[in-house]
Amino acid sequence: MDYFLTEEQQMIVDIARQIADDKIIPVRAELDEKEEFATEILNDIAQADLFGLYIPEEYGGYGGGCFEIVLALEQFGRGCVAIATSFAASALGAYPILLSGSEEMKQKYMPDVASGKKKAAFALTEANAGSDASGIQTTAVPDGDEWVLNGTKQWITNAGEAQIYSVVAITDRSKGARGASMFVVEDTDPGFSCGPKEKKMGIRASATCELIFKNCRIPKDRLIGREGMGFITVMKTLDLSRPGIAILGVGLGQAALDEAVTYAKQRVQFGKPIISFQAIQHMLADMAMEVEASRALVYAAAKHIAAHPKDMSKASSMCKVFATDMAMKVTTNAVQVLGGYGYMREYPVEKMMRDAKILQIYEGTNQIQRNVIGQELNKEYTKKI
Ligand code: COS
Repeated sequence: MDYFLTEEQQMIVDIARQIADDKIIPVRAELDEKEEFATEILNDIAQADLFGLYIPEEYGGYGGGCFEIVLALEQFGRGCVAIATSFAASALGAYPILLSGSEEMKQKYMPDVASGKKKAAFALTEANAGSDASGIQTTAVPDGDEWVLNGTKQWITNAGEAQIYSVVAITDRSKGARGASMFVVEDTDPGFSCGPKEKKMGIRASATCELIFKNCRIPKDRLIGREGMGFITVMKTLDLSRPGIAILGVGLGQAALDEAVTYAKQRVQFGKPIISFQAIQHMLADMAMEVEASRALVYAAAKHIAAHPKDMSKASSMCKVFATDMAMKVTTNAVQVLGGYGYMREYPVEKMMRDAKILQIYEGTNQIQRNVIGQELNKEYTKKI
């Protein structure tokens, strides 16, 4: 369908599409097999000037917003969700600085993120704090002109590859969610290290490791925003980033649909291409409808978020749930259309189905997203009644 993109928006799509077709798709299976980080491809994305799509021009970016990054991520997601995740996670790590950081902090870090010279990462999750984000244990204690961080973060995307980490730590345990603060930790800071790479079901070309803080000392001015406002920054960051995960579902769903239709036109059983059977046609029709409905919702949510930064939560969670549940269903059905071939690593839909699963889990499980939508509805209707 035609979404009436502006010339500039169409240009973003075209550049990202070309990177997906020429650079990502030819190597995705090999990188997945070897569990190898796509350094070269991310450099190509940097060369194409796409890392700064959402960063204001005064910090070296393109000056776009949620919608522009969504357009690029759709194409990267169509190519490979692992590589797209590495790209998206840099934005996730940069958002806290953009949302709450001081002018000096933005000047210091954003130009390098915008150029792709440095990558960012976001560090919230811990072994005992996943959905219950305010239950983190990592601490930051002031000591002279420094903060001293102790604790361990888990499953951090871009760990070991990023140079800039936005880290959430407790600064006053007695204050609950209001006792968390955010900090920038650099990869060279003393007392900071990364654990070994995790072995994952899908998105295997992305880097996922622990972050370990052992008396990690950072300068006082690395506090992002005000002390005690860390949890609020986290929530706003996730509101802003979740449409990016939603659109990975759309890109992935589109890729699975493309594979399924192509196969169904070629595969002959009972003397006919299987696309001539109504059972297959109905599956493909449902897949196509679901991908298109998800795309329309994610585009609408991203535009809403860009226009209404104080009213992001419901739109963000709605599109994340809808499009990522769709991606799981559509990739599973693509494997079904390909049958035994679909289950083999030789065909791309096997990887697509494995990659789809994480979309329902990371950046807030789809159960948590439904909680957020429910709570927002409760608030809205309390105001109305
Ligand atoms: N924007 C701004 N502020 C928000 C907010 C949002 N979207 N959501 C919550 N807040 C504020 C609340 O208003 C509250 O502020 P006050 O202290 O002034 O009352 C504070 O944050 C705490 O909110 P709440 O009580 O709702 O927090 P909970 O501990 O109940 O947790 C959920 C809420 C479950 C929604 C949150 O923990 C969450 O999103 N979990 C999933 C985390 C996640 O996505 N992890 C993935 C890892 S990152 S890749």
